[in-house]
Amino acid sequence: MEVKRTLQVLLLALVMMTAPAMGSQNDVAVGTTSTSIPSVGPVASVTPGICGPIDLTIALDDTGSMGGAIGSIKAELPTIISTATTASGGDLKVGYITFKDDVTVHNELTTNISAVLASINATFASGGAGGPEASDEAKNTAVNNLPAGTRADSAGFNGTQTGNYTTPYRANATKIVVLITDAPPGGFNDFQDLADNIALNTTHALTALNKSIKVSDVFVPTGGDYAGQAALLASDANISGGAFITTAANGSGTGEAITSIIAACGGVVTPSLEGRMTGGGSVFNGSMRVTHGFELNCTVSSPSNNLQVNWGKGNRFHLESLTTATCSNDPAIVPNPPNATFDTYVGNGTGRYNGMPGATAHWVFTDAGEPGTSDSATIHVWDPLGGLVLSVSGNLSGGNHQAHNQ
Ligand SMILES: [Ca+2]
Ligand SMILES: [Ca+2]
Ligand SMILES: [Ca+2]
Repeated sequence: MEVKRTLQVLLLALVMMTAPAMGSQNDVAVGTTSTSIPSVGPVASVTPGICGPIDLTIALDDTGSMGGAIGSIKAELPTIISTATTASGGDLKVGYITFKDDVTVHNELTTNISAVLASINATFASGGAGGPEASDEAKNTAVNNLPAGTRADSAGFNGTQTGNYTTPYRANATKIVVLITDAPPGGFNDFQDLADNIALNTTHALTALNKSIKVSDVFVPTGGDYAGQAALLASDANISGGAFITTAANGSGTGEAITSIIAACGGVVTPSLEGRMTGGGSVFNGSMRVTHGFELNCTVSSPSNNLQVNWGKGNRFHLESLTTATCSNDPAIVPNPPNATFDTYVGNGTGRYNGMPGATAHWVFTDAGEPGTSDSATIHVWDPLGGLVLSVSGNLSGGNHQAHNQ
C-alpha cells in the first residue's frame, strides 16, 4: 500500500503544480483541474512494470446466472485496466472471449484496449440452457489460439467457436488467462462428460503449463458447488501456477478478483520453499474415513515422493508421479512456522486409482505443530476418465503431518 500512497502523493503534487494557486478564488479553474483527475485513471497499487509485457485473456461465462458477476466486472473495469497497464509498464494486450454452450471471441489479443472495454461493457447475462457450460472449450480456445469454426469437443460433440483467436501470445510477455464461471465444464453438448473434466483440469491445464500461460480461475458460486466444479477449477489453476478465487454467491468481488490476479502477474508468485513433508492420518467425509500416508519433497524432481490414500470400501490412490509441488508458509497457521520454514504443502500428481493408471490427484497438507489435531488435509482424486472420485477436507482425526527443512 506504500506504493499506492506514494503515487497518490505524486498525483496530488502534479495537480497542485498544474492548478492555479490556492486562494486565487478562481473556482472555475480549480474545478476544471479537479475533474481532470479521473482521466488519469485510478492509481493501481502495483509496482510499474513489475510483470513486464502482459498478454491477458479474459474468458467469461455470460449465461443467465452470471449477471451479478458481470456487473461486478463492469464496475471494476477501470481499475482492472489501470492495474494491467501499470503492471505491464504500458505494454499490454488484452483478448476477450465469452462462452455458454459455445464459444464467442469478441477481441483477439490486441493493444486496442478501448475496443475490448466496449465489448465487455456490451456483455449481458443470458441463456446457457442446462447447468454445464463450455468453460473447457473456452480454455481450449484461449490456450491453443484456435480459429473460428465447428469442431468436436473432448467428448466428441460438435460445437461452434465464433471468431478467430489466432493471434499468438508474445514470447516475452507474461501470459495470463482468467476464466470466470459458476458452472461445471460441459463441452459443447450441455452435459458434464467426464472428458470435459479432464480437458479442463488436465489436458488444457498442462498445455498452459507447457506454454508458460498462467490460468487463473474465478468461481462464482451462484448455485453453490453442486458438481465438484470448485475442486476442478482449483486444480486447473494450481497446475499452471494461477490463482483460484471464490467470490460471493451474488457475484460481488468478481472484478476485484481479476484485479488481484493481474497485480500478482497471473496468480501465485511465491516461489516454493525448500524441504519435505511427511506423515499421515485420517480425515472424514461424513461418516467415511479417508486415510493417507506420505513423504513428499518440495521439489518435483526429488526421487522419493510417495502418497497413498485409502477410503470407502477398498478404494485407493497410489501416487506414481509428482506433477507440481509448492511449499509455503501460511501466517494464519501456528506455530508459525513449526520446526521448518514452511507449514503448507500444495501438490498435484498422477498415479493409480484402484490399480488403474492415469488417475490424478490434488492435495493440500498443513502442519500446525504437535500433536497433529490442528493439522489439515484436503484431497481430491479423479479417476482415469476425469471423474471426481474423492473430495475431502478437514483437520486430522488421528495422525500427524511434519514439515522438515531437510
Ligand atoms: Ca449450459
Ligand atoms: Ca459435454
Ligand atoms: Ca503436525
